[in-house]
Amino acid sequence: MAEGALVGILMGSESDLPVMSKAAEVLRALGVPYEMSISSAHRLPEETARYAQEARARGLEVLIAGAGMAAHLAGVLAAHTTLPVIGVPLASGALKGMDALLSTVQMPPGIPVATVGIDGARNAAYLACAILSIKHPQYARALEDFREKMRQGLREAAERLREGEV
Ligand code: RP5
Repeated sequence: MAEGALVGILMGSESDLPVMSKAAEVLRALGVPYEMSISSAHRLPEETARYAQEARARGLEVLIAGAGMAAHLAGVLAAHTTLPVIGVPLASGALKGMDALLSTVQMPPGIPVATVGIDGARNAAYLACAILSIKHPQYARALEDFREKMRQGLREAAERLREGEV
């Protein structure tokens, strides 16, 4: 694993990488150490269970799981760990992510998955950082800095619009 990783990003297939790499980009920008891998709840069930079972002992504090179609990756991880699991339903197949959204968000009571929107990999990373900030104050500062930059960017965009530059 990446040395000192606090967040584990898992996805069901290599085809999920273009979306899930956005979670990695956000974590890098916030200075959060992470690791990224591929595992599938249905194609690699034993490896997936083992990843979740060993995650806490390996030092991971939050898991992010992205999967498409009848997506059960996040739920299976949550079944095998008491770490917080954030699910990212991915748009793919005939139902374009609605199937993944409902499979991920509608967990039966007792085994929750914190679900972000379809293809919401960036928000999954921000939420992971917020969870980490409870124990690690530097990540609260990183989130505050990011939000200030976002606010500033919006003010500048509004200014350009007022000045007739766009
Ligand atoms: C899911 O099925 C994966 O998460 C992916 O989103 C979807 C399609 O997988 P591939 O057929 O592209 O490998 O398990």
